[in-house]
Amino acid sequence: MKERIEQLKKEFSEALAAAATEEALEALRVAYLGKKGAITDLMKSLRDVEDKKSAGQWINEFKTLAESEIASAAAALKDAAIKAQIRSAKKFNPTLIAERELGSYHPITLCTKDLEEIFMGMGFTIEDYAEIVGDYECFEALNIPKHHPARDMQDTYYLENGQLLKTHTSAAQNAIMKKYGAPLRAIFPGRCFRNESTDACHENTFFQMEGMMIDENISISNLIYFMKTMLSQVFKRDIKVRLRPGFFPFVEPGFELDINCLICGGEGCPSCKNSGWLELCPCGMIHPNVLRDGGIDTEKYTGFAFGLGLTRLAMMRYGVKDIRDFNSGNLKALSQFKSL
Ligand code: FA5
Repeated sequence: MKERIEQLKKEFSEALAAAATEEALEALRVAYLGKKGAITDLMKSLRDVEDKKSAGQWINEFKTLAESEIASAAAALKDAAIKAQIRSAKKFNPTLIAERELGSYHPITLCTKDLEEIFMGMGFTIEDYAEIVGDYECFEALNIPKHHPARDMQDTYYLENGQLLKTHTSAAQNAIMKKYGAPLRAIFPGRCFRNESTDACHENTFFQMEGMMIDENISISNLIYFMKTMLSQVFKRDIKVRLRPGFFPFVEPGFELDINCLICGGEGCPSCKNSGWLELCPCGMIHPNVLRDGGIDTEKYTGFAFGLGLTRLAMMRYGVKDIRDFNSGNLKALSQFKSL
């Protein structure tokens, strides 16, 4: 029995070395380990052998060896096939546009681009600002000293070095005033972060677009004119808005500009927390303390600022009921939107 097994092992090794394809390997497996294979035959012939214990052990060792060598050879073949595929793959050719599926702008990007166009047409520059800022930019330069209750409305994520993820685009106001001085017209879109629970109209990561206009004789009439122009151009239809008093330490007077919910037509739904209105664009006349901190001469200049909720605007513009869909990464859903 021992010689027979040794002879079969030798034949198996030669056949394994010659098996260069997956098919050949499978045929080898069937020939040795299959129902009618050589090793199965050896098992069957055990009944005629005297020293069944030793013979059984030899056959089992052979079987284990055959199984593991076939498995390693199969893995090596697969690996070689993948490498060959990679080597022979077509090189990426950016000129073959027809072969690629084109990407699309995220709906928030579409809104941002349209708003940038609208404001550029009215003489505003577009500014970019950091997402990680200091306590000074985010709060203190905005007339929100340490321990001011207004900070409770905007809890955020802090870094170990004391910096934080900005809670609002207003965090860029001070730097932009210092950069350009007055007169000034600028918008600055950006991503904001708040440590708060999410629902159909609240996200912990969302976009705002800040706007500032500082010049001689700027008044609330200018603010209302720019807000109306922006909204009618971005929605390209008449929409109902309401202006009501709002408190923000960095503006005086301050307003809340709400939009009649376009999801339910004002009836009340989860997207507007059943109120029929959605807070969209708080605004107001920049507080003299904030202007002074930004190096602006408050004897000569006044200005307005607004903080448009860009993600909420995209919800209303495209009829998206749940704000969380924008961060879902669902390409099928997000790629269906176009500029209005
Ligand atoms: C502010 O962030 C002020 N910085 C806005 C401002 C700027 C006021 C300039 C005056 C002058 P508020 O926290 O209300 O305010 O946020 C502004 C807008 O951002 C809201 O009206 C809303 O549209 C949007 N927003 C706020 N929090 C969230 C959130 N968690 N998820 C989605 N959108 C939000």
